[in-house]
Amino acid sequence: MTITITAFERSPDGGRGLSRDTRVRWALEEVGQPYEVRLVSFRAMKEPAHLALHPFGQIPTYEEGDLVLFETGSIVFHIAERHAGLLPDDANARMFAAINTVEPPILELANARLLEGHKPWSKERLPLVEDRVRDRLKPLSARLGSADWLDGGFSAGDLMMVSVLLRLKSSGILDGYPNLAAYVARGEARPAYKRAFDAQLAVYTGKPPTG
Ligand code: GTB
Repeated sequence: MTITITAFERSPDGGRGLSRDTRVRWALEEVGQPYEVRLVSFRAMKEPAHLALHPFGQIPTYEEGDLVLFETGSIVFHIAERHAGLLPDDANARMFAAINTVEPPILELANARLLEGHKPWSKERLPLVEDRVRDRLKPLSARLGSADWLDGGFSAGDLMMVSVLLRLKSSGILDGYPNLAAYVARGEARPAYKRAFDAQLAVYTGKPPTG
């Protein structure tokens, strides 16, 4: 059955891979499932046809026959459940820590920088927000230790965690946690990630992905 996901027609990041369709593309690449992409404009995301798929009018969505999913956690979990290679045998998959515990302060930091940087109180608030991010990175770094991945072999939990941490790359905060910086680099070095990244970038460059 054909899998179709949605992605931004024009992502604000210009193809740096930060938009959340990248993690879905990555999961599909990891399990070797071909997929199609429907690009949607900001206006189309708020129109009834898209709202029928995603009540919050966002991307990505995932369609497979009668199945329609939104929220990257549920999409990646579905892919991992259906196809071998992304769920560890041990039931302690850590994907939900990435999206529920680690991602919120990272998003807050992005908002503080991008949307609130001009506010008179921004300089005072930013260190507080950065500390909230560090409050999550410190135990995560301790949990990872010298391991390559969080649950033995690479899993959906790592895919989500690396996707979430990628958002910190430009902030320099990861430099304080060398094992996390190396973890992110390991994720980015995976051939499936590279294919996913190239595919989302191709939307902006017009060049077909090479992988
Ligand atoms: N919790 C949902 C999920 O995980 O699926 C969140 C989905 C979401 O935030 N989607 C964003 C969206 O559709 C795109 S990815 N926004 C439009 C809207 O809400 O109207 C978030 C994103 C966008 C842009 C960048 N960037 O340019 O750096 C990074 C991340």
